Amino acid sequence: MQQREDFLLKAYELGIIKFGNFTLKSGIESPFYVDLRPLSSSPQLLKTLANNLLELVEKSPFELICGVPYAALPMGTTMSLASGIPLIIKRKENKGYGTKRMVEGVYADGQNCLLVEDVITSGQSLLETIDEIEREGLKVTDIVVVLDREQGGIQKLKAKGYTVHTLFTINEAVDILHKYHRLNDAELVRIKNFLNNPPAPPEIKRLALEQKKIKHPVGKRLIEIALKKQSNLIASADVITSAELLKLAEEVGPHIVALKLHMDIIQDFSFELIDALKKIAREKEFLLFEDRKFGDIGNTQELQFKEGIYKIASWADMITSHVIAGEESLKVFENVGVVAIVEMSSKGTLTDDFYITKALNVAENASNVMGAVAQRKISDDLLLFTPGVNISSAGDAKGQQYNTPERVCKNYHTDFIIVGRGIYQSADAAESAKEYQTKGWNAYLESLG
Ligand code: S5P
Repeated sequence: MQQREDFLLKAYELGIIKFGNFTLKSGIESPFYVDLRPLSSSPQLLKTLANNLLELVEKSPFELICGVPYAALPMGTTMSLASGIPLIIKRKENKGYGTKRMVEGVYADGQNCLLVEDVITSGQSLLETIDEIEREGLKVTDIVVVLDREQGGIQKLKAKGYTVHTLFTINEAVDILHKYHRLNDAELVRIKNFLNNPPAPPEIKRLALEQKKIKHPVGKRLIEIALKKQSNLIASADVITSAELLKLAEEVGPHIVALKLHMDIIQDFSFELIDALKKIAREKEFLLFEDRKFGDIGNTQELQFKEGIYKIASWADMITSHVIAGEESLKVFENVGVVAIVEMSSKGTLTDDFYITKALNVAENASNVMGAVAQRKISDDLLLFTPGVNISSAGDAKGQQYNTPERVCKNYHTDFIIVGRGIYQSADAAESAKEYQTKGWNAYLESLG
């Protein structure tokens, strides 16, 4: 007991808990702020912490240790050194090429991995990490946490069958600091009040879509439609005749925010088709999204956008474009919402972390870019669109890789899911669009915690 208290007091001196007025990410005003990262600046304390955590899991059956990135990485490492139990490292970003392994180190299928987390709040980031680790074939039964903020995270994990070991709850930590006069009576009352009656996050913060600082009028319109229809679904209509396309648009129309098109695969293209599509889009309230994936110098892109058979500029609300030719090349897309291709869904894609960073830089600097296609949360200022979504398949034989709506919304914090074959190849397109709409929207709401 004394040893735990000593540890907490020394950690407090390092600045792991601060008292005052803090605005949390959720918008809630909190009387304290917790950040365990300064612990790495004291090797001695880190060792003490590792020993304390190992004691807590003495009887647990783990064969590997993994710290949730980044704050718990040094904790996991120190526990590994102290116990002789091997460490594995969970990547936060992936390399985007090759094997796309999310967990580094030597491990075998079915091995039990202990997860180490610094602070648990809602449990969301832990659940995301568990999901990644289990996808690698590893087993997770036990989790050890330094500080529980007592905001429901532990209950969420227990309900899913995991055993959670906690060194301190926030109530215990506050009591110890009060006992040793690091907190006065008035501060203690204020903090206990906050802990006993946690305020709800400000309503405006509830919907990330509303929060996004999207200035582009097409982006604003898309958000408006999403909130009204309670849908973050974009159907990808990769069919090859006008008749199929119009039938699909009618069927999925009520459930989608946009219909994504590859107009150059339509065998019998005509402007009657465009007029009919525009009519359905108006009636059923969705946008027309031409997935042209431009990727040339500005002058050529302008001709491809405005001229040729399709005259995309005359009818598309949104288009996709690669950003490989640089910022200037994007200026030619006028009166349309541009969605930049920043990361692709296919196996072996060249869009690694370096590419993504540079592509994002181009996209964020172009005022007509309203969003990006990617497989992960990349920017607060752009809407995120994620293709490669399918409930019943893991991929195709041509490199496509699929995730579920749950995974892309909760793990990758996607705003809009893009579903092609999952809908248009199903027996009942309307029914499956409805299913993707419900699954996508529920997962999106849950992703907001
Ligand atoms: O990285 C990407 C980007 C896009 S826009 N991966 C993709 O699959 N897409 C598009 O999304 C692709 O061109 C296709 O139209 C759709 C996915 O279709 P599905 O049938 O695999 O769901």
